[in-house]
Amino acid sequence: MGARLGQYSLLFAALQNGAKRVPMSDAVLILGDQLSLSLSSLEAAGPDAEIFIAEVADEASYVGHHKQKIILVFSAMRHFAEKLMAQGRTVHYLAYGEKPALTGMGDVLDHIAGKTAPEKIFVTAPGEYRLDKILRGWVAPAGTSLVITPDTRFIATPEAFATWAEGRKQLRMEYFYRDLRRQTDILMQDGEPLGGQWNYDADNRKKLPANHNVPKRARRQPDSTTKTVIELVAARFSNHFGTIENFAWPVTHEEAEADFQYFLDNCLLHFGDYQDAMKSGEVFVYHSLVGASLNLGLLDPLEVCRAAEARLHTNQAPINAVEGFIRQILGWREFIRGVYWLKMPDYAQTNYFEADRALPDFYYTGETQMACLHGAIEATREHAYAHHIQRLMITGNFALLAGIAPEAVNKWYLEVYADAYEWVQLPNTHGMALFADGGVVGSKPYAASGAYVNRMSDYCRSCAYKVKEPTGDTACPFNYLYWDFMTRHRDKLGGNPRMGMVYRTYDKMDDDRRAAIADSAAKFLENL
Ligand code: FAD
Ligand code: DLZ
Repeated sequence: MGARLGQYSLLFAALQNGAKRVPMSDAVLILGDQLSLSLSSLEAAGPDAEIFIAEVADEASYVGHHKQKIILVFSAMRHFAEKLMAQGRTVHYLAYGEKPALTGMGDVLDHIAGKTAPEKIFVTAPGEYRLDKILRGWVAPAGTSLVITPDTRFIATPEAFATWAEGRKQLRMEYFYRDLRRQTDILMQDGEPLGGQWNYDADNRKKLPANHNVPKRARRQPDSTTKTVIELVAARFSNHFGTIENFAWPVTHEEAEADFQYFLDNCLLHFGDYQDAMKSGEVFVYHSLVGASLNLGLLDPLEVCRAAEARLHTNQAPINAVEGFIRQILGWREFIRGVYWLKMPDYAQTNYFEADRALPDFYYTGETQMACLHGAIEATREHAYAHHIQRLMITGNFALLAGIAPEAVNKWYLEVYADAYEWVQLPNTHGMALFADGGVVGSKPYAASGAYVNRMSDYCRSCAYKVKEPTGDTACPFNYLYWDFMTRHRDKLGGNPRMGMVYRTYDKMDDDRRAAIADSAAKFLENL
């Protein structure tokens, strides 16, 4: 594979180095997370258009992506190029590090236009505002135009979301989700939600029983293409976060499909029950791991939802599991993307709590005495993965309570997960975890004390801190940070009806308890 791609790169290089200019029909630029045969740019350009795929320095390092994420994206891009070539398409694949070095997508467009002179270059709209700005700001030479086609790999369009959002005081995922259920007829019967309820979340909060065995995930051996990319990443991105050894992400549609079938056969059954559960040493629990494949375009979200729905109809999974899983994709994933495109670019600049603390080093080293944080960060380092509750209620909760600057937290989340792209990462981090948007994504902050972590995991048993102690040097920091956060931001949260109970509890505390909370929090944060 490497050699074949090399040949294609050389062909491209030859054209760039002043070889005779061959007038070309249209061209298509495919970005690294657009690895779908159904891509709108491919359809719009037609079967004769030449295809360009480029590994570029800017995309590989605009943040310090986890090594496994770069391996995943590059390897998946190379496999996708091979698939297109096998279908008879002409693909110009520019591999990272080969000459000529193209730094960014603007350079790639310059090269396509300058050396092969297509009338039109088609590209499907990028997932991130940053890249959208670069593409729209590109000045095409005379005779060439850039045609940006909509990304049709989602269930709702940004325009449909904007129409839905118009005039609403609050944007709530649940109502958008219900509309999409009606639109797609997923989990519906005669216009009503199947089973009589829209949402079975109340059933989905179980802790994993002590001796419960979670299904093992298959360990896929990297093929020669992935091995080549692993060597490249080890050599060129050695300073990036994360380990390489556990790389097992699917890099083709077929592999992603096989992993998803494994999930359907072995994990969906309990996805709902243990969706929020955490356990030391269990990285994946019953989660699907489909996020990375969906976001690259290796899997289609609607097909994934329909395949899960089929398991309900054949009695292979209960409704709380199937509805819970479908809600994540049909509901949360679509809602989050809608918020991103509706609110960007101002969204990223908001900072509701004016949080400004630096990100502690342990987010990168994992060196903390708090067992839950250590567990979530180690999983992240070793697998470029942590599941939703670890992201939200462990690393996210800590950043919220400690008042870490949103910009630093957003950067970390964009760097460390194999499925991270700004369109999905930002509203989740900035909005859901940090409430830095002041309530666009959620109606109240997802803040929690150690009691929550203890209820949903076994971390507290092996922790250096004591979850039952409210304050003091040995107390779980989440306990006093929680109350300290609530006091610091009473002006902003006190009037929120969903926070009434929290402040009533605080008001019942005596002065000594309140002083101890403030002291413990100040001491801890000073040493952070
Ligand atoms: P499962 O738990 O099996 O869920 C199935 C699928 O539902 C996911 O693959 C995903 O496509 C979708 N989904 C679930 N929750 C969400 C959500 N809140 N928003 C959007 N889609 C959702 N997801 C990303 O894809 N990329 C990110 O960069 C990302 N960053 C996050 C940062 C924070 C702070 C938080 C709280 C959540 C983030 N999420 C992100 C959402 C969610 O945590 C991941 O989608 C999920 O953990 C991926 O693992 P999985 O594929 O096993 O998902
Ligand atoms: C994430 C990523 C990486 C690591 N590298 C590339 C690349 O070299 N070439 C490319 O076309 N795309 C890459 N990507 C994906 C882009 O960053 C992605 O298309 C944008 O962030 C928009 O979602």
